[in-house]
Amino acid sequence: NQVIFSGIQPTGIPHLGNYLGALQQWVKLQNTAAPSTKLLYSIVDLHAITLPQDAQKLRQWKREGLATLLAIGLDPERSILFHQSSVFAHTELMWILSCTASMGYLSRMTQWKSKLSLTDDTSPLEESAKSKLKLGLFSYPVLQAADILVHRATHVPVGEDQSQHLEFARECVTNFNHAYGPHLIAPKTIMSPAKRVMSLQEPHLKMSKSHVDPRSRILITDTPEIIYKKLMSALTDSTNSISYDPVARPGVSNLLELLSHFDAEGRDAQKLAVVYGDLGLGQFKKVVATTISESLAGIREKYAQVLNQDGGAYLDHVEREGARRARENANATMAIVREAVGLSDHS
Ligand code: AQP
Repeated sequence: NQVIFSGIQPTGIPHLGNYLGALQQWVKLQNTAAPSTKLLYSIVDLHAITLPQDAQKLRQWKREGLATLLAIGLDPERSILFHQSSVFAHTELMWILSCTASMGYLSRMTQWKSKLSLTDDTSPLEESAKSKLKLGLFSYPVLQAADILVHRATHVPVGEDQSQHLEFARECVTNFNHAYGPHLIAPKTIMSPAKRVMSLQEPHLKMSKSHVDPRSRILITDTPEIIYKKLMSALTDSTNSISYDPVARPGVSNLLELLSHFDAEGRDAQKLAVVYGDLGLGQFKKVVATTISESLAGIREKYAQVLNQDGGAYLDHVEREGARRARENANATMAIVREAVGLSDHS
């Protein structure tokens, strides 16, 4: 039977990159999966603390994160929605995997290297830069592997930035199974059609929650006015017409890509460039703003409704039930793992 697992960090309301690159796919999978397919979607709070977080803010973001999952159309009866830290097995398996995972492989991870500002494997590590970085940031792909493997996931829907981490998770399976027998399952990656949504302000960078400029991203709960403002200030170029050329015109091409993901007729960016070719940039941005606002209207309304439903009691219930079901699922794997490794069973 198939098991689908994916996660999102509670580091702010999801943006269009998270939505198109991952969340929308989660809903599609939920709505099309066979009844026997198990679906688990996690708010990965333990990943969020690899960078400093304010406890109060983190609690708020976790709550809002859960509300956004419900707002986009995930059904908590069908999909198991849970906070990562409420299932201890994730961290227990992480430790066990750490004991067979390769430091060399981890140090080649692009995200880690970008934190070290390394350009290639042979650059000497700057001791002062290295000492400021935290162990959790270095080893978080092991936790990510544990998230997936503890639920025996067969498929993991993610954006392109996560493909290297998925490859590492498969490597963890090979290492573990080599040492202890064929107990863990290697997961397949499901890449969304919107592999990499780019920043509105710096279209050579991916849209991200942590970028200092909030105008660089559209949040899925943004009002039409805010969406309009962000799009009008999106960086384009000085050619006042529309064409699709990601290399020469990354800003306009990103807007065309965005539009295509929301296009009711399913037209791709190149086709839309022909349709809107004669519009000026301002007019075109208005079209994009209106299309995105209308597409997100339902999410925005459901989000506001769910967040305060029954004075918060509904979210409490979803949290509790999700944690219970996720724990049960993870504990079944841990019983096998503990037995294989020779550890005590405490489930
Ligand atoms: N720009 C993007 N395009 C396509 N997919 C994206 N994802 C993130 N950004 C884009 C996908 O969203 C899922 C959840 O991501 P995450 O919250 O776990 O962390 P992230 O990838 O680090 O997202 P951000 O927004 O870039 O956060 P910060 O700025 O905090 O690092 C993943 O499946 C990811 O692929």
